[in-house]
Amino acid sequence: MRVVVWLMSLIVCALLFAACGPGATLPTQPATQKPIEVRVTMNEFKIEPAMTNFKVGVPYRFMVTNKGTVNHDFTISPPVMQHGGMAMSTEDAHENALAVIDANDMPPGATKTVDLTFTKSYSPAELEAACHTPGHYESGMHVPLTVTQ
Ligand SMILES: [Cu+2]
Repeated sequence: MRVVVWLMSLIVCALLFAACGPGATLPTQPATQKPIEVRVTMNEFKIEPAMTNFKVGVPYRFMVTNKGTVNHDFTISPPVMQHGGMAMSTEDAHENALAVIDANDMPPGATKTVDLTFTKSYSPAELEAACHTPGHYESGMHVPLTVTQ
């Protein structure tokens, strides 16, 4: 009888080990996923992200450095709509943005971070990283971004 109990517990232990051992697949937990760092440099008048293709549901941390000589702002937003040649205002652009770092926070030499997880896909025509400080966008401070499933 004692041997049977011992054998039973041995089998239970073996099963538990199999379930929790290195071969077991653990559920993925996107909520606790470490964000992927994306470095972005800005100057007069360029914005250069280290990558421009992103995935839905993956957390990204944009580390934006102002390597220029004047303040810049950073947005991830739909492209500016032109109204008779007039670009969207800084305020409008920021209101429509998925992520914003204000120009006041980005003096020359500053590095600021902003976290963003895309919740849907975007074609390059639908999304861009840009600076909306007056005159900068028109001078070339925007770059198309792609987000896929
Ligand atoms: Cu700028």
